[in-house]
Amino acid sequence: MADPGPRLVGRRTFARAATAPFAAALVAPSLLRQEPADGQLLGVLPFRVRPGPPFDRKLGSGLDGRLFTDLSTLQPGQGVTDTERFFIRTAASPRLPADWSVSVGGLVTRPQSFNLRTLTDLTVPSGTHLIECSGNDDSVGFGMLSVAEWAGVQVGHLLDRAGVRMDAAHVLVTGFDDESEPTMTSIPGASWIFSRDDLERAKSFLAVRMNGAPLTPDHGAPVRLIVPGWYGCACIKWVTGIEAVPGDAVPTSQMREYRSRTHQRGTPPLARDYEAAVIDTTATPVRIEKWLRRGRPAYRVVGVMWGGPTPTNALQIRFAANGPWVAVEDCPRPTSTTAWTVWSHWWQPAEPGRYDLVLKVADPAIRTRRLDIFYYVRTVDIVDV
Ligand SMILES: Nc1nc2c(c(=O)[nH]1)N[C@H]1C(S)=C(S)[C@@H](COP(=O)(O)O)O[C@H]1N2
Ligand SMILES: [Mo]
Repeated sequence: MADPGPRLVGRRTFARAATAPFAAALVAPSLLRQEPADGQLLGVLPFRVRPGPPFDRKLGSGLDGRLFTDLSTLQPGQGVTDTERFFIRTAASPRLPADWSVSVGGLVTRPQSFNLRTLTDLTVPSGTHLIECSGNDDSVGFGMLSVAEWAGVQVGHLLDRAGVRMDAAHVLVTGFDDESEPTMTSIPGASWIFSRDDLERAKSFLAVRMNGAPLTPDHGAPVRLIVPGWYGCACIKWVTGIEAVPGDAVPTSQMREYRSRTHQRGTPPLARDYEAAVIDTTATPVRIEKWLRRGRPAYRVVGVMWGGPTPTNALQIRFAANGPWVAVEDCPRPTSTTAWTVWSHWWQPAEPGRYDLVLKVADPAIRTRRLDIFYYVRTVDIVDV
């Protein structure tokens, strides 16, 4: 693939957008909240990446089914992703059973099954939470990241009802496993072992509703786990069972598969040796807008910040390896970090050239493992200053 070179969004690139998503579509100026009165939006610059799969539509099916969310159209203040555009890491099996219940057992005094009726009766609004796949990366425009509004039942509540025993330090959550289905890209079956403390602290819940409607099959219907703040691999879909297990339980194959992507050190022998698979505070640009202001080109970087336990607005951006860090101009401090924050920054490059946009959090108390390794860097070619 030849380097397509820098270009503005025009008729040609617009037509290509269906197959080359990084030639991002033009954003209508009317959609932009902070449109400067003295400026005119000319278009959106593509990031410098190899063309990847198309966005916002479902590709493949079953365990190989995927959907990548187009982040380049995010607007300031935008809270959630429409369900049809919410990324899909593994699509539903056509063989999900019609009659569903979630068993709660293991080290409990009153093992029992919760049918959907009971789960629905116990359901309460559970907040706005994002999911990010730990394997999210720039080959899919970081499009394995979406936010929804959820409703469900606290896992702790179900464990209490089943009378979880004092010696059950850990909890195994298991999802539907369709072993009959061949797959090229996934290990079938998904389950994860959490410490009870972690599950409680994260206020994890079994979701039955998403964006005001019942879960869709591809997002885990009829019931899935959401562990706020953790990577998606822990958010088991099509949950069939919750089991209280002893502290010497061995890790599941899913935990082992996602070991390095959840920042584990080495190969922990027991589930309890795994570090919480949490997302650190991080950020990435989602588009570069080119404007005409006072007769000159001007650029605006729009991006998204998410992850971490501590709300912050100490985001800084750098455009060259030896350049200065500058505070991101418009970075609202979120009230909670379970969803995302859209930020923006006006940028006047001094000369044409290739720029690597790097972000950091100017607060040593905030852990940023992926920002530290330049995981979310995006590159853009500027021809016009
Ligand atoms: N049963 C089951 N649950 C699963 C998976 C799976 O393959 N099977 N994939 C996990 C992964 S890796 C991610 S990133 C999230 C994605 O959730 P989504 O497809 O609703 O976006 O689901 C998780 N839950
Ligand atoms: Mo994932």
